[in-house]
Amino acid sequence: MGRYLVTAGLPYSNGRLHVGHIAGCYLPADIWVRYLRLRGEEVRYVCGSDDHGVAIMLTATKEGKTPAEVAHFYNQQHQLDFKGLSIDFDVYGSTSASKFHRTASQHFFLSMLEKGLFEKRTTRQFFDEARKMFLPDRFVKGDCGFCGAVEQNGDQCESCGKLLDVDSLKNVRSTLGSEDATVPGTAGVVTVRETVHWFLDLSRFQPQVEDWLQQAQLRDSTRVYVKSLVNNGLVTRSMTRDIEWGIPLPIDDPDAKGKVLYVWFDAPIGYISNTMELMEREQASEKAEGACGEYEQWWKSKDSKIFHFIGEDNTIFHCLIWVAMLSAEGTFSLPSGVIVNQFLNIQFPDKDVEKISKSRGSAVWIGDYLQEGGDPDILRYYLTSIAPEKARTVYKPEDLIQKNNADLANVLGNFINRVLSFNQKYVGAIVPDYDPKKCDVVDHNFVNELKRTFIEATEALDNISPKHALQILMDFARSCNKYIDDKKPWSTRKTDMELTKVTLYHGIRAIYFLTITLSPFMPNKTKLVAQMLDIDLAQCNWNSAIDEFPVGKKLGEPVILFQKI
Ligand code: B3M
Ligand code: ZN
Repeated sequence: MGRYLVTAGLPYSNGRLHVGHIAGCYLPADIWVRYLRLRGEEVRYVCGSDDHGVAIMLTATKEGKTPAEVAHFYNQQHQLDFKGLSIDFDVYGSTSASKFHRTASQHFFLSMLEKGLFEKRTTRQFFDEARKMFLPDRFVKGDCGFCGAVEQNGDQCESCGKLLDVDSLKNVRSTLGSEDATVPGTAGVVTVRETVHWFLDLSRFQPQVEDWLQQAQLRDSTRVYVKSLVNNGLVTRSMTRDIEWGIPLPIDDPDAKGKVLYVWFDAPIGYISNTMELMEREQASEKAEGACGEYEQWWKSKDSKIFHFIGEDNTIFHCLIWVAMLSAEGTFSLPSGVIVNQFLNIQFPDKDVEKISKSRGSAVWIGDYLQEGGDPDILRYYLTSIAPEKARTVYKPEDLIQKNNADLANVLGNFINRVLSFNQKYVGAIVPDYDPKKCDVVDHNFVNELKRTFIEATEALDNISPKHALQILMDFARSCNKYIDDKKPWSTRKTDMELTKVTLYHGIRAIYFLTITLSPFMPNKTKLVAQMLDIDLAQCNWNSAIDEFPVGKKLGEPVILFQKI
């Protein structure tokens, strides 16, 4: 038995969740966690909100709230969304409200400081005179000093590709707007001021990152991408920021006044502090018996594997900076794998494919989906079937309906319902006691296909491709319908009830198989099927999916599983 700590990227508590977030990491990680648990592994699924950073501060200013209030609001909102989709974390923490997070983050900073890994440097940065704050690159716009392209973002020119900085960006203005300028007459005015920051030279960790890249479980595209970054050489990055909202620098230095840790420095440490919170809770509850107890056993032990599930835009932070940070601190394990999904785009009827965007309103929000009575398992099914595992894919609202009707209602639901109702009607509420000598080649082939499906689906999940595993299982569900069509129980029952029982038995065995293997994907619908089979899914394990189903066993009442939309 192995021990797995699985995390999903900590969402910024600064806005609602949409289908792209769910497909990006929370759902695939949830499916994988459920699979590992079925295999009997010891697993913890850790998440929580990422509360720091400039963006949340700006939202708070705009809404007349404190950043902590905004963070708390969305933290709660997100938890409701996750719950509504049966994404079940063992802990959902918060980087601003946690009682462990500040100390843990400051510990990392101090540990690097003591090792002499930081370089204190004076830099020049854009300063918003109206708000009296330094501006991160993405909040300034201006003209490229190299090629003259106008309206470029503060970090890079989209036209010539050159990196931009305080010297090369011209005619600079703040994109924050000026409606809440605190100093009259300064709206939009951006100047350049000097400020001191603590820089971490990531290139010192090049060997560790390269080593890690060799061993870590990564998708091919991730490995190629990260390798190319490493080959280009790692850069020096400032790990501190000039804002008030965040983790204060734990040092007695006049230059550290008013500065906090860079949000991407403290955010991944949230995985650790949330684990600490979980362990404390488990120790306090009865679960402590048999539980692992200390967070060290998850983060510092050789027999624990850590897997981070993230969206593509977080790759650098997890595969380079986080690995470098962990190497610098030195006492925590490096992740065994980082599982990256690409972006999910969206396409509304008669519109072009577009990026999911809050500002353009092109999104399907989880809160809306659930409020309108959307079924969690249907969305889980659809999002897994189009999962952007290798490349970006497109969410289409009418495609969800089509897949529900074609795959779930017509294939899966139809198979389960036709077999169980037929059995109920002609055999009764029990698994038919059939005569194995009556099995023909079609029955044997069917059982073989079930076993082959099991091996292939297991392999796909071990490779962390829920999408591929689901395809394999649904292909088998299609074969199940074909099996029933070939065996024609509705006609054999008139001539040979013993033959009919063979067919129904194998049908029910396949339903049992699908119930267990599909349960990570559709935990609610499979629970319903388990009731129809009168089994307790919590008592089942992955390998038992290929077991024979006991003849003579009592069955429950068949109910319709999927309605067409
Ligand atoms: N909050 C970024 C995001 O939501 C970020 C992830 C943190 S993971 C440690 O895209
Ligand atoms: Zn340019």
